[in-house]
Amino acid sequence: MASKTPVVDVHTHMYPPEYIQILESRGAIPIVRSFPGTPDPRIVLLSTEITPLKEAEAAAARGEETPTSSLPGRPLTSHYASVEQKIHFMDTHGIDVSVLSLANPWLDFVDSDQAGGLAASVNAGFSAMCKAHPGRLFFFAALPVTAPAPILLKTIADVATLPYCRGVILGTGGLGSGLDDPDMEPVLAALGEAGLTIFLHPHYGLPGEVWGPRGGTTGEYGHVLPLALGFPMETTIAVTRLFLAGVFDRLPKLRLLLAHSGGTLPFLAGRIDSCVRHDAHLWKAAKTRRSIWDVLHEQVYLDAVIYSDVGLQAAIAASGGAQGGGLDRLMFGTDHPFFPPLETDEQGEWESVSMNADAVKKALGDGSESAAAIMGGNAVRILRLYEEATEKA
Ligand code: 5CU
Ligand code: ZN
Repeated sequence: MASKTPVVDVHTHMYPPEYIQILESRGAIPIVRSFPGTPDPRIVLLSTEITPLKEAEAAAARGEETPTSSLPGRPLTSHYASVEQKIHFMDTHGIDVSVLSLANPWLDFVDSDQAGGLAASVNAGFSAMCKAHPGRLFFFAALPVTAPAPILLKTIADVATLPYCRGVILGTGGLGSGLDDPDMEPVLAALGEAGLTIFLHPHYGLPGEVWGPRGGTTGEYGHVLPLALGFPMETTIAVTRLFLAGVFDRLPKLRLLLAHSGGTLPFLAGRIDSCVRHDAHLWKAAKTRRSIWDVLHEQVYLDAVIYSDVGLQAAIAASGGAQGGGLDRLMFGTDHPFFPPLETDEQGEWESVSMNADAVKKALGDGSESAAAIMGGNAVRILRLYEEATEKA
């Protein structure tokens, strides 16, 4: 009997316990704080959460309780740090394999002299989780982006030998000045040469002013503007900057997996292409370079974390040209442990997961070969999940 294609979640995060301890010891965002009258501490990650954080801290100092709905960040439940909880979540949703990654803001804020050691310990923690659940867990390693270059490059060489590591997770900040920073190029080159896929994920969004007085730090519009719009634009801008800098042409082995189906890149690639062709400064160079479409077809993969068949169809079309060849470049994800259900048991099914799974079914047909590819077959092939996880020399 033919074996069923596994369901693989390529976008699923954790904060290992040693990382949580660091957040607990901090005085600024990213931070973990407990408040009176609430069972779970809060994990506060985004700069837009500063006002509710200050208000809740001031209330606590006065001995007052803040209503749960006004607390900053999100409750730090077991979903964030427990591997048993991850496995339970996978079992509940029919997910056979997860490719774990540290959640944002990764090691971006860590002091330079501590970053290398923390990266080694976080990556060892992920390795141990994978080893305890062979065949079910793999991971994207965390990089010490604030460490001196030799330490960062040594980390890349080290993680490439870790048996369950299949790539790295990276924010759009790079070493602090973005991914198109010339100092970032040797890092990207090393990742490409090592065959490590970069899972590119947003964190910083757009400057707070764009959200207006009601959408910024007041909390009136919750997290909707920074998460639904800021995150995708951040990814779009980071990849477009890399493209304009010519990095994809210089580093043909570079492979990026873009979070949230590439932000708005599938929708805007045509406009980017047109702007390049009509820019007096760029068009001559553009003639000898591959286009943004070539990059999408050859060096970029997209996750399927887009929550609707409409966006998913655009992502598939943008990834593979007119023949729909992009079906082989999309990979299912959940974004667990973010977006838990607000009104049902967190140990049950999550609507944020079924929205993504349903989008695949609606776009491609329930039980179709192409749906199975996006739900897991592509990840198995692209991330070499069939390779036995043995210690490499
Ligand atoms: O809800 C959020 O803030 C987030 C986040 O920080 N990171 C992520 O991947 N998804 C949602
Ligand atoms: Zn995510």
